[in-house]
Amino acid sequence: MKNIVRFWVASLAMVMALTLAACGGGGSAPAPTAAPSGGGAASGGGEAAGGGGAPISSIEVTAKGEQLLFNVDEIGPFTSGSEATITFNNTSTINQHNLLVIKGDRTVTTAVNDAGAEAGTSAAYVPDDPAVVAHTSLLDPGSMESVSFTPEAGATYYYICTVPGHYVAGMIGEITLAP
Ligand SMILES: [Cu+2]
Repeated sequence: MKNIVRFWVASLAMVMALTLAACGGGGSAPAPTAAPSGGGAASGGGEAAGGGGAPISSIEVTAKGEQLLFNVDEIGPFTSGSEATITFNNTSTINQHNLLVIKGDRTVTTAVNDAGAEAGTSAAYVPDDPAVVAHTSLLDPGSMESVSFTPEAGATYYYICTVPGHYVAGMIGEITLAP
């Protein structure tokens, strides 16, 4: 009888272990591997803003309606050593926006955004910081402006809006460089 109970407990433990393993595998592994392959196929189709297509030298970015977002989260790929031009069209009918090109990671973009708020509206929320490699002025609704910069190979670039509250709401995108 003792042996039977022991066997039952061992079997139960084994079933629980298998169940946990199955849950862990089902919850994490298949979903992420499925998503990137689908996204890669879509962006490889030749979408200008997808970042996965042929190198570009210029692109237009807009506001996403009246949301505190850009219309795209990623632009490129630009070519290192060649001039890249971003035209920011503030298509909002109510919000002012700007666009700053930042050289650095997300720690840098956050620091620049904070410094931009301190710089204030008279400075168009653009801080005096070497990480800011290009920037528009503070654009009224319906106005647009182009900025250019020459990306350096191996560097990381983002574009952000530093109007207070906009960056934290998600007004940031990544600039990709061709390999
Ligand atoms: Cu903005």
